[in-house]
Amino acid sequence: MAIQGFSIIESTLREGEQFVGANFTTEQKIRIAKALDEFGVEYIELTSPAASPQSFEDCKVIASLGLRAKILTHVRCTIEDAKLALQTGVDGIDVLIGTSSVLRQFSHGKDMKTIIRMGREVVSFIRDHGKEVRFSTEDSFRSDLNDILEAYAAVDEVGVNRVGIADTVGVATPLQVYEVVKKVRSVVHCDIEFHGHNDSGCAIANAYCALEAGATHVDTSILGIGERNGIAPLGGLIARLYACDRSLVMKYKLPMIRELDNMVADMVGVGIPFNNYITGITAFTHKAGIHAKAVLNKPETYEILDPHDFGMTRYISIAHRLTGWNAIKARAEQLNLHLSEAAIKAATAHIKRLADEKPIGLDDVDAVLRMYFTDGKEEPQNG
Ligand code: HCA
Ligand code: CU
Repeated sequence: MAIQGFSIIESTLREGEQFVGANFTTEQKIRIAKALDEFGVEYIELTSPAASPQSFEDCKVIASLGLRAKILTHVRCTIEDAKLALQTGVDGIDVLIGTSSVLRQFSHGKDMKTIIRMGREVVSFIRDHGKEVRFSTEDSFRSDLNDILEAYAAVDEVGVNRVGIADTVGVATPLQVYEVVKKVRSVVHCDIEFHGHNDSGCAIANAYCALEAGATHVDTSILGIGERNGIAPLGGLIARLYACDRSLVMKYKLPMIRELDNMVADMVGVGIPFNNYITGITAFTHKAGIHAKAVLNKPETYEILDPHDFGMTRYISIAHRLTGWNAIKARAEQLNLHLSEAAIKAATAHIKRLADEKPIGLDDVDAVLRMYFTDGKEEPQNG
């Protein structure tokens, strides 16, 4: 299914603050919010003002920055929390209540009837104060589907702007997400948001499937930081959408992903994983001779993401036994060493033998090439 327009609800400053290494200062939050705004996300979600006095102040500060992105905060489904959120000047309020039987039994102890009554009250209260409001059921995928559909329909009736489906524990599969979003689509008129955790590696695929099924909003965080191993990473979701249709993400300032990833990695004290989407050190590195040859001729052969669109550069690794003569030839040309095809092939064979003996580097490759560079002189016979 073709994905229509959608909005990103960027939750580095809410879900991301639940990452074990995150203790953002107000200044850091402002930096993150401004950078996300410049990148172009439609919404920025902030930690509940009920969490701590500083959290309350930070909501006020960020809401008053005059950013283009809408500022949201995230609260429990109570009138007290909603009142507090209204005092902060945010544009919208995301309300959340647990609906799975484990959460109902071991967390808040309320039955579905009570949950629905509270949901309608809190949503109506926020609507009456002229703010955008979203109602979400925590742990949606371990909740009874009929229960959550009933709750969504009930808040839709009182004018909620958006209902949220949350895979709180990262248990859902893409097909399940697709089906649940479709079902929800058939019972509400309002927008639909998806929030998915990554415990079993499906966060990006699930967010993508939610959009395919008609969700209008998806939650992300920079590098995916959040509770446990987090949620769908902003960069990864962008990569997924770009690979499907790059026009979906051209509204964002893509070269900023690197800056966002670096900034947050730094602030929370982690490195960027080597295999990270877009910004991982190996994301645009090609190695095997067959790959290198094709990529040198036409990058699309082995690249679905054009590194230049993200301000990144491609790297062809040549100092190893899998190298091929096309890549070695490209290196010789870079060094301005004009070698015959026979010499390039001999040099490549030499490099492969060398790499079988010991790990080699680019310096070794260059030394071999220089050795074979005749410059009108005799070519060396063998390595
Ligand atoms: C949590 C809450 C939440 C909320 C998601 C949402 C989740 O358990 O910390 O508001 O849609 O994963 O359920 O992050
Ligand atoms: Cu979450």
